[in-house]
Parts: sequence; structure tokens; C-alpha cells
Amino acid sequence: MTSRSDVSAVKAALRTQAIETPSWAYGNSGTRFKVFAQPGVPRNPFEKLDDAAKVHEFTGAAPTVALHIPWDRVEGSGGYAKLAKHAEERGLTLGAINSNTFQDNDYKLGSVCHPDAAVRRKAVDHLFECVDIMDATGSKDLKLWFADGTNYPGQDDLRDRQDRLAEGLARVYERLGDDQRMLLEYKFFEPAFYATDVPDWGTAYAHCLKLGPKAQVVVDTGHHAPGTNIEFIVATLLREGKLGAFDFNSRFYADDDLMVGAADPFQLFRIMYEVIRGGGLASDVAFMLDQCHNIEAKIPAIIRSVMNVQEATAKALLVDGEALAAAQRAGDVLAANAVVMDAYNTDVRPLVAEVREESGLHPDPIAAYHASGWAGRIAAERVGGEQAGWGA
Ligand code: PSV
Ligand code: MN
Ligand code: MN
Repeated sequence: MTSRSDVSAVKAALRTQAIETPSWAYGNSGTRFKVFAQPGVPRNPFEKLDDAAKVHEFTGAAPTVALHIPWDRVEGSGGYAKLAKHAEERGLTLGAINSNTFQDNDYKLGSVCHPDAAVRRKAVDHLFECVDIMDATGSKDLKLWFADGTNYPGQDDLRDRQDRLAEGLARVYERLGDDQRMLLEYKFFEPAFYATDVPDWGTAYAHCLKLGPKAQVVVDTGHHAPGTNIEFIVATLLREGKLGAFDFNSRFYADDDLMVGAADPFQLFRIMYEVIRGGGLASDVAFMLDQCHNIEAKIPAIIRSVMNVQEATAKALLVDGEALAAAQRAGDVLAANAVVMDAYNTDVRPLVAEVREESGLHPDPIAAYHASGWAGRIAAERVGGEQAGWGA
């Protein structure tokens, strides 16, 4: 097991971990069958930041918030600067700008891969707008997920679509500032059911490699076929310097967007182990959540998600590297596996609570949130107006 001096290194590493929460997780969401509206849900991006500030206040580990355009569009000149200031006043900064090229009738056959050049132009113009917003908010990351794909063999030319994708990405890449990045997210299916244009890490990696150092891959943990070894992908992308970010969530079936660490905490631990092994904790890999809270209360669910990532990270940090390497060198399969399992089976909750207390936080962020009265206050105050939501 880990020695006392190692425990202080584990605590120090935990203190540096920052998790980015998504603006859309604070709004109403649901399945294609029903959206169950919740009381007190934010009516605009400013109120989403107010809620995000609570997550950061009680966890001390969620200082940035990802936006989604147009869901978080702010009208009027200086609107985004105001939003950035609103964030700053609450101890937050604005994180990745997520583009949306999937909720417009024009995108029925795709966006940057669409067969019609006029639609491709419209999509690229939207991505330019996202970069303009980054300039105004100070955001460093442009996060791209494309719903592009085809439903039937022969519907469109697979190779031509890749060429169009490469061309669109290259135009946006040129527009990026020196300290800005493009993060390309893959997903194996949905909404396209035959061929998705960025279906896997290999496709995303190939495009990013061609584009240059400012293009990196996003691993959304819900975007793989069942049984995929995600930690291997993480290890590979880190080796190549191409892991830009995570979209954390968990899934029992496909892109379920449930709370990270809920479905498979062991997988999350294995991923975090590879992150640490590859130096990813101290790098500029962004640890984002991409989740929807359809039936559970949103703010405590996001707090729980942050805690789940912290606990998986703590367990991964506890893996005794020397003992593991010795067992591996000796070819002792069972001993090597036991080292990993020892760390995973450690109850790290007291350790993480201690880290919080040492930073002046309540050891139990969820209890602290409930005691704060915030849920009652927003339910009473946020009446009237349109509640924000996924797709709103
Ligand atoms: C759709 O699958 C998706 O969940 C992607 O993961 C994006 O990151 C997210 O929506 C926001 O556009
Ligand atoms: Mn995602
Ligand atoms: Mn998704």
C-alpha cells in the first residue's frame, strides 16, 4: 500500500484537478419521449453560471463551465464579455465553446460534410462564430461534435465526405488564435445509423494529425461500442500528444449521458490510471462532463459527478507504481493485478474529504449544498420566462 509520504503527494495531485461542467447539464433535458421540467431550472446562461458557481463553491474543483452555441447565445454587443464577467465575479471562467451544427433543417444530410457547398459554408460560418465567441469570452477550446453521417449504403460518397470534412476543419483551424485549440469529438453512431463521418478515435486522430498541433481529440466516454477498451485509447492518444479533452459520463447502453462513475466506476478508475500514467493530470487535457440529468436533481447530480471523478482519480493515484512494475517485470500476473485491485478497492472517501477540509471546504459537498438552501431559493425566484434546456 501507499506510504504516508505518498499520501501527501496524492492529496497534492487531487488539489490540482479541475473538472469542467457543461452549461446544458443545468437545464432541462429528457429523452425523445418526454422532458420532465424541474423547478428552479435556469432561464438563461447567466443563471446557469449561478448554478455552476454553487458546484464550484462546494467542491472547489469545478472552476470552468462549457458553453453551447446557440443554446447559450447572448444577444447584443458586449454580451459575451458580460457573461465572462458574470462568471469571473463568481470565481468561474468560461471553458470550451461547443458548436451546434445539428439542430437546423439545413443539416438534414449533414453540416461540414453535406453534399451542398452552401450548407457546408453555413456550417463553417457557425464555427467561425464560435471562434469569435471564444475571442470574446477568453475560452481556449472549440469543441466540435458533428452529427454528420448517412443512413443507407450509397446515400453519399464516404470518401468525398471525408474530403469535405477535412476542408471545413482546415478553414476553421486557420482561424484559431495561437493559444486556442480545436477539439474533435467522435461518436460511433447516432443520429446516423449506417456511417458516421467521425465515428472513432482513429478518424478523429487522422484529421487532427493533418491539421496540426492545435487540433486534438475528445474522448467522450459514452461514444464507443460496448466492450471497447477506452483506457487503451486514452493511453495511445496521450502517447501521441493528441488527447485534448474528456467528455465524462456513463452509459449502460449507448450515449446514455448518465452521471460519470455511476454505471462503471471501475472503468473510470482504469481511465484515470492511464491519464496519470501518461502525465495527463498535469497537462492541458480538459476534464469535462457531458451529461444530462433527466430525472434527478441537477446541481447535486453534478456535484456527485465531480466527486466520482475525484474518487476515481484518488484510487488511480494510489496504485503502487513500484510494486506494479516489479510484478510486471517478474511476469507475476496475479501480483500485478492485485496491486491494481488493491488501489481500486480502497475506500478513498475519507481521503478526499480530508483534502476538502484542508482547503476550507465542507467534507460532504452534497450535504453542504442541501444545507445552503439554494435549491429552495431558485425554485422560488426563477418563475416566469422560458426554462433553458437541451435544445432550447
Ligand atoms: C451528442 O452525442 C452529444 O452528447 C455530444 O457528445 C456532444 O459533446 C454533446 O452532445 C453536446 O453537443
Ligand atoms: Mn460529448
Ligand atoms: Mn454524446
